[in-house]
Amino acid sequence: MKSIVKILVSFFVLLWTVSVKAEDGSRLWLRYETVSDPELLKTYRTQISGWRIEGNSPTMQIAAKELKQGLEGLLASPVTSVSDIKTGMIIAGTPESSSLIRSANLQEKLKGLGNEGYILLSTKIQGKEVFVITANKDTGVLYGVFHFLRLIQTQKSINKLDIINVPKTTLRILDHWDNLDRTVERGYAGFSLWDWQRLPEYISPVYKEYARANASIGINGTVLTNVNANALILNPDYLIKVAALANVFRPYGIRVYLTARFSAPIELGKLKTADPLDPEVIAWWKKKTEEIYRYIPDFGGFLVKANSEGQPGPQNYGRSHADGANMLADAVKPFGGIVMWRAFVYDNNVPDDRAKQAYNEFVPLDGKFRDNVLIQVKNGPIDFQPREPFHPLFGAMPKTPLMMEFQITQEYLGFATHLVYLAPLYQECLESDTWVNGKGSTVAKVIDGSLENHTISGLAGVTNIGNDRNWTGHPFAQANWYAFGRLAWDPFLGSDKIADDWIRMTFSNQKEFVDPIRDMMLNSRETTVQYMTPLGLHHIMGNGHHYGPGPWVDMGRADWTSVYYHKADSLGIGFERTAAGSGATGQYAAPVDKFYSDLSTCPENLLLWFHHLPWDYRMKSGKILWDELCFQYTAGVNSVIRMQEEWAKKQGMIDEDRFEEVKSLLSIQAKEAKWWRDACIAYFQQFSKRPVPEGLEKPEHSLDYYKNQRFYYVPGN
Ligand code: GCV
Repeated sequence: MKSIVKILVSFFVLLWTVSVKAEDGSRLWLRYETVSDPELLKTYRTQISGWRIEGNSPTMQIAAKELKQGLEGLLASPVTSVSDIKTGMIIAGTPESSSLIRSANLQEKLKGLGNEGYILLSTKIQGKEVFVITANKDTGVLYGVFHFLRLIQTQKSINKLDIINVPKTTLRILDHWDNLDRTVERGYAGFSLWDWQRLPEYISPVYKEYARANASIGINGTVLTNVNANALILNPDYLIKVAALANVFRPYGIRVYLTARFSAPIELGKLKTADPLDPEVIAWWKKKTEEIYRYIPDFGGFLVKANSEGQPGPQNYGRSHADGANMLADAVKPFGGIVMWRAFVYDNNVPDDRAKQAYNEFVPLDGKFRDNVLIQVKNGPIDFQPREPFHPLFGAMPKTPLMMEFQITQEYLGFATHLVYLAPLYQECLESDTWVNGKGSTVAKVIDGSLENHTISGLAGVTNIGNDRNWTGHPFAQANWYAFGRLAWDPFLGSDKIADDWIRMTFSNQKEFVDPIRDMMLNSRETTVQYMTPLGLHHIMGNGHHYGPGPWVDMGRADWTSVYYHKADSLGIGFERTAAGSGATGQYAAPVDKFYSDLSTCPENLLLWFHHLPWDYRMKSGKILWDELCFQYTAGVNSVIRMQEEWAKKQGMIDEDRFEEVKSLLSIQAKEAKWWRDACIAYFQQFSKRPVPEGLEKPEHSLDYYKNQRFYYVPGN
């Protein structure tokens, strides 16, 4: 009888969840749906008797609101804020804000937490078993509250809590490539969130929601503007708007940064030059910076793209990147600000492999930057491709803090249409061993500062957020924002664990849903590599807008063509980057150079990145290269079809809205995966002059058909 009642209760809870509530994705991973397992729900209800936030700062008020909203939703009962200490109470505060916390004698534990770490602890206060959420600063308490709620959201035990969590990095930043007209460069989720026209008076509720979501994953900074910068943002009429945003973000522990257009002294200051060694220019930036800090006292600092893709920079005046960065660093230093100077530099007029140019430019400058400058380096040496080896700069500038730049927006991975979980891409890079200080000198240890003992460290993610109702366009693209935040906090976390948490919070805790969808997510990046750029191919997408395949692109700047990168001809395919070619492998530490250069050790998934090989080169599978290429492309398409089949089985397990949306997007993805495969095989076949292997589908159309396709108003361009 008891079990029949249990089944009925579960059935009605499920029915209510999937059919009554419409979901538009706007609640992200902070939905706080009632715990679906009735037994567990009962347990949580018995364990938690109430809560009390000790402190009244704006941050503590946010923590209180979150705890209330979270517990009420998750436990489906009013969990009240109470003043007397009862068993099962949650007590949150800092030693400064709370005598109760002080009485718990946590001084030793709190010592190593810094300003952002926190503790979740089951302990006794006034003789009662309680849950303590504590930190040195209020922001830490807020992070702790989100963690506590996450335990319940993901249906974990809250018995005998003893969790200490400290971020491994100091800067965890979202880079918005948002323009002042609200278009977003490489943005596929609508327009910019920042409503400049109506700021500073109108404060959209979305700003708070944005800050809350970021705080829940530990993001502590946001660069509001595009690296292809507009100097106008530095004018007082914009600064007042920036200040209004900073005021909203501050209690969530988020600082605001701006991109600095290097020629601003000319454009705004009417100076004749922007030479970083010119006294008038130095004085202009100093004054401008003082002005910014008057508006935004906790302004984080500047992000700069200089002498790259047409942006102005110190080299226009015969000065180095260090000269430019240091001039700005000196201006922000008195206020505790930093400069993030990008290493994404390459020039068509430099007669060297594009993959080598940033290293050549920056390594000689190691040790020449001020201590408040970080060099922001993209994960790979070209440009956010579906697969790249790690950037050779990681580990090569030991005296300079290097910051990771990942792309969350899917410029080269199917926009906001393809389901691609990016954490495995991030993790692959972070786990790569640079070998600079011997085995185990991973990229993660370079960027968290531990390898060379840097005190500032961090990760930046080029965000995928826009004003779409669900924030990111594709419901699963939310996972990439989420995963970036979690990895920025702890670059050693596994993508599987992150996916597991995200699915449970965003969709369902049902095992039959979680397990297969986690597997689907974990495979999705490899699938995309297979149908776009298998075996180390790269940069073969459509020209300019970067939509779809374009291996035939051969016009314009050489380093913006595809033929520059794949070098396919009748003899073979691939970019020879060993000592026999461009010598790019020589930029890595000797063991890595050897690993990539030697055909017997070079991973086949990077083969054509480092080697130019004949079409009949024998692969490990025993197939010749051409056949393997066709197999890889086909495997990618087939995997998308399997994703569709897997998703179809999930009907009824989640709300109809998001189910249908993902289903539709997967069908576009399947169509586009086939397009990639057919167009690339048709193109490369003219060089290989070999048949598509027996049993594999042939391209549906002629090469000309694919080459002649035109696309208008492609987003993000
Ligand atoms: C913001 C690539 C993108 C550009 C981007 C640039 C960069 O080239 O296509 O849109 O510009 O990277 O990272 O600066």
